[in-house]
This record gives sequence, structure tokens and C-alpha cells, in this order.
Amino acid sequence: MSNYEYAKSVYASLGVDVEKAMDRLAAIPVSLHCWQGDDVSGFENSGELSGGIAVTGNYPGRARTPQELRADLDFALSLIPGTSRVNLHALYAECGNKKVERNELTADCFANWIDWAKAKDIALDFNPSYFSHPMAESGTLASPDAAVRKFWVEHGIACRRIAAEFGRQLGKTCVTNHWCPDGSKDTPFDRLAPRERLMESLDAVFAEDIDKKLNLDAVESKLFGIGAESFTAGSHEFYMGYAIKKGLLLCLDAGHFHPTELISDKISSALMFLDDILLHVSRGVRWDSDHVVTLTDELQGIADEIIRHNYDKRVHIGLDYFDGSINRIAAWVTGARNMQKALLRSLLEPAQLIAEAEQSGNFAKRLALMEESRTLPFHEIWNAYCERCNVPGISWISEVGKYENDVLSLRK
Ligand code: RNT
Ligand code: ZN
Repeated sequence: MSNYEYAKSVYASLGVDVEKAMDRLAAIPVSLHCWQGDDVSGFENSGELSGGIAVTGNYPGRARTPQELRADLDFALSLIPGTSRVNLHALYAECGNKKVERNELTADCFANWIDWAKAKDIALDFNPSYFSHPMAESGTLASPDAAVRKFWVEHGIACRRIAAEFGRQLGKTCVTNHWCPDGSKDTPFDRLAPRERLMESLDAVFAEDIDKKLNLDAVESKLFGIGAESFTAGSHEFYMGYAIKKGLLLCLDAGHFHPTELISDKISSALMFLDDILLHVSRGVRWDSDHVVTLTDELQGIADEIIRHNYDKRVHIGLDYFDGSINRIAAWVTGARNMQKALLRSLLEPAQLIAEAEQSGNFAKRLALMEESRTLPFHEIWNAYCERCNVPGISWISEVGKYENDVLSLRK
């Protein structure tokens, strides 16, 4: 018996069909964020990253051009099993020699991305970039300055149109996430006025009806950012309410809550009131909300919720982390493979047995089954899945080493 056959029989004895698990996994898309490849720099040469987020590290080999970033993405995607999408930010526009302001961007500036995605038969997701720009110094959509708000509202509108064009040209619904960093370092006297301004701006951004087959909009909350430690206009309660009111997706970023607060516990609540949600799968570490995703209990908890409640179509999974201190492709691939691994582990859970134990009130059995299932021969199924998807097993690590020698190390 091969190792795979043996592992399959172990799962079968617990009522789990591994073939079915792999088929279901293959149909769950995970959106790979382009910004791990270049430290959220983009192609505007706009200078410093702002908005209370930070990339630390100066590991050599960062992608500096659209060509390099797409080549790195091609390579990273060749090491990630399952169905991937690619998530772009407005910062990644390519407008040629002419300077196009963010409030005037059109899909023309993304023609290369669209062609690339078409050739790969891959879906694109999108984000307006409400940061890293001189107009973002005093806030964006919630700024007290009406001219600043107007600029960013126009940017939001332009981005929704670009996203609809992605949807149209690729024949795959784009998911557009709106996150703006507006907040304050110290305790504000008035927390209401910025929220009123934010709501008014968002209403203007979302005023235009866009076919939901082409684009779905999400709004992302945050607890605090660097330099905005005391107040964030777009808090969780703000966006939970706003998403429900407007029928938008709520984006839950795993790094945007109090350290012991988990988004895995929010998914089933949010989906009682919303059609769909978006996840930014990330890993918070102390003040940072964006470490590379590892196979933590919380990552497993997120995957378990999606699988146990059949939220495959209602939870859109996106990744959001950035580490400039290690090989960026290894960072990308590690986090993306971990997301896939967590989903596969959930799919291989002896769900029927655990549910029965819970329903009959046998909580010791529920606990014991959950704990025993952690050490089932998962590795064999994972390897079989990678093989099926034509991506390497653990040898991906040496492939990245080779790419570093042959490609990244030449970027001086
Ligand atoms: C920032 C948000 C946001 C960004 C990306 C670049 O705290 O998480 O999603 O990380 O859009
Ligand atoms: Zn995020």
C-alpha cells in the first residue's frame, strides 16, 4: 500500500472522503496580494509608504518594475496549489510616460495586468489606494478638508469603474476592498464628526450602481495604525453597520482587532446579516498586523468556519501580509500554502463524528476527536494534492533558492 493509500484509509475509517475533500478545495479561490512582492511600493514612485502601515526589512531582490513583479508572481503562483486570484492596488497602475492622478485613473493604466490575467485565466481583485500620497497627509475620506475628501471620493469612484472593467474583460467578478487609514494619534474630542464625514464620502463613492456580476465592494475596518493609535474612524462597528446598511461586503482583517479577539469567531455572526464577506488573512504580532501567515490555531479556526458552514461561496479569501526582511517570494508562498493547508485540514476533519458528539452532549468525545484529528496523516494527502495541482511538495523551498540565485540576486 502506498503512503497515500494508507492515509486515505485512516481518514475513511473516520468517515472522511479525501478525494471529495481535494475536489472541494480545488474550487475555493484564494486571492494572492500583489503587494508582498515589492513592499507595497507600487509604480508611482510616490516615495514613502504611509497610512499607518509599515514594511520592515531590506532583503535584496525586491521587484522594482511591473515586469519583475509579474515574473515573481508567475513564479510564486507556480508553487501554490489550488485556485488563485491576484489582488492589485491602484498603486500598481502603469500609465506609461504620462502622469495620471489617482482620481483620474482608468482601466487603460491596467491593460498590462488585464492581458496578463487573461493569459493565465486568473481573476483580478482590486483596491483603491487611500494612502502613500501627498493628498493623504491629513486623512482621506474622513478628512476635515472638503477638497481632500473630494479627491479621494473621485479615486474611489474611478477604482470601482476599473474593477468593473476587470470583471467584464476577464469574465470573473472582481472584489474591490476599500480601506482608508483615517484616524488620530491622540484622543480626539470629537469622534463623531470624522465618522459622519467618512460616511458621507463613502455614500458618494458607492452612489453609482455597478453590476454585482462585475464587481463586489468590501469595506475594511481597523482598530489602530502606527501614528493613529487612539482613534480610527472606520472601526469595526462603523463598517459592520455600514456594510449591512448598504449591502456591501465586510472585510475582516485578522490583524485588525485586539490581540485576543479572533476573526474566526466573527464570521458566522457577520454572515447572519450579510450576503458575503471578505477576509484579509494576516497575522498580527504585537503592534504589527501584517506578518506572514503561519499555520496557527487561528488560521485553522478561520478555515474551519468556512468549511463547517459551507461558506465556500460567501467568504472571499484574500491574503494580506508583507515582510521585506526575508525572501519575498518565500514569504508569499509560505502564507498562501498555509491558507491552502488549513482549508485542507478542515476538509479532512472527522466532521460527522465531532458533530454527533456535540449534539449528544458528549463534550469529552468532541474534545478528544478534535485533538486526535490534529495528528492524522495529513502530510500524505497534502503531498497528493500538490502533485495533483502540478506544484512541488517541500522541494518548493529549493526552487525559491534557485530563483533567488538566478533572478533576484541580479537585481542590484
Ligand atoms: C491596512 C489594511 C489594508 C492594507 C492593504 C495594503 O491595515 O490591512 O488592507 O494592508 O490594502
Ligand atoms: Zn487588510
